[in-house]
Amino acid sequence: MRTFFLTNILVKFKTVICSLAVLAILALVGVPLHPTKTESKNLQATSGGTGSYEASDAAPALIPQKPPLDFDGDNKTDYTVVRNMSGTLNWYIQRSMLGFFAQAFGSIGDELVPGDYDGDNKADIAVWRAGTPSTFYIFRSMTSTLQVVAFGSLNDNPKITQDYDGDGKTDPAVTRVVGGNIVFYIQRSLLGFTSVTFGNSATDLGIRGDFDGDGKADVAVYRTDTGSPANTFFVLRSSNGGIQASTFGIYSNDWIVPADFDGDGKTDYAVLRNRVGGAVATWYWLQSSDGAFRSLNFGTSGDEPVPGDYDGDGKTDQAVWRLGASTFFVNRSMLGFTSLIFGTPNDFVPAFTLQAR
Ligand SMILES: [Ca+2]
Ligand SMILES: [Ca+2]
Ligand SMILES: [Ca+2]
Ligand SMILES: [Ca+2]
Repeated sequence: MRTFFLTNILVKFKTVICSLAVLAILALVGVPLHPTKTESKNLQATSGGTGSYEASDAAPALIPQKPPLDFDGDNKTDYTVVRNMSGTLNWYIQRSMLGFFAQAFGSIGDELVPGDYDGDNKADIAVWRAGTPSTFYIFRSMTSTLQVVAFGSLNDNPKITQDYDGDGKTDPAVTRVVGGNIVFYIQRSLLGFTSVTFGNSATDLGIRGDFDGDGKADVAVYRTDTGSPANTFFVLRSSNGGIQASTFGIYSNDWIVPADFDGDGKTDYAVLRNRVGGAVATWYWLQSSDGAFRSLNFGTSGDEPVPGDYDGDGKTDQAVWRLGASTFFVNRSMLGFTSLIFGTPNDFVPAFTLQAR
């Protein structure tokens, strides 16, 4: 049994509450609007209480998450950098099975949001362009055609775009600050539009992952060092609507890098500590399979975390991108250490920019 503290948590979620702005955007792109069903549920834990979480509370692992940035569909993360050339973004991908690939796609200022939007098991190159409305531009790998999805507004954040309904297709999603809260707006490929209010916009960051391992991404946030409780992961489990939380990491010195390091299909709480001082970068994670605390020195100060499943064994590998050397260093869980010089120092690296920070 793992124990976690639920001190002063104020989290609530609402489903199917469309803001006027989102309704307008959905109407614009012809997405059918749902009836004005409104369901609201408060999930406020007893202040100062201590809760317990049994592993058996969660549904058994069903469908493992796909590894990020797998453009050739062999279930291995591919090395990917994106270069600004006169305002145009050029994607350079060293694919694990099919070799090198280059594609011009997007403009400087776009957010990089690759994912498997068409469900062919290969990641699609994609960007999100802030505007009124904002727009996802997706280069569908199955047909090599452009898909345009107007979704979100100017100041939204699309980094939590992932597969929320578990059909194997990435769902366009954004977080938005609304009245001091964070609201997740999600255009699910199978189940349609939903919105979920979860987290405090002053202190929390939306994060990616499937923490209960049901094959559906969970709405989740990391509460930073000025929040209460500080330095805490909060997850709204898609499997049963319950909340799980764990105080883990030191935000002032950490990158927030949740991923499935033990390969049980559930995202593990994880951070990389190398932002302030010291030469060594240390990964810390809490294994979802047995609750064990793990740590590993890998990388140096200043390296950017680029975790992924580079050897395709189902376990996320610790990996860093070293800017000056333009080199990926990877601690592969099955095949051991490897490195690849790839890119130039000013490139963007999607495996890094997809992280909350
Ligand atoms: Ca691959
Ligand atoms: Ca989906
Ligand atoms: Ca889930
Ligand atoms: Ca795990």
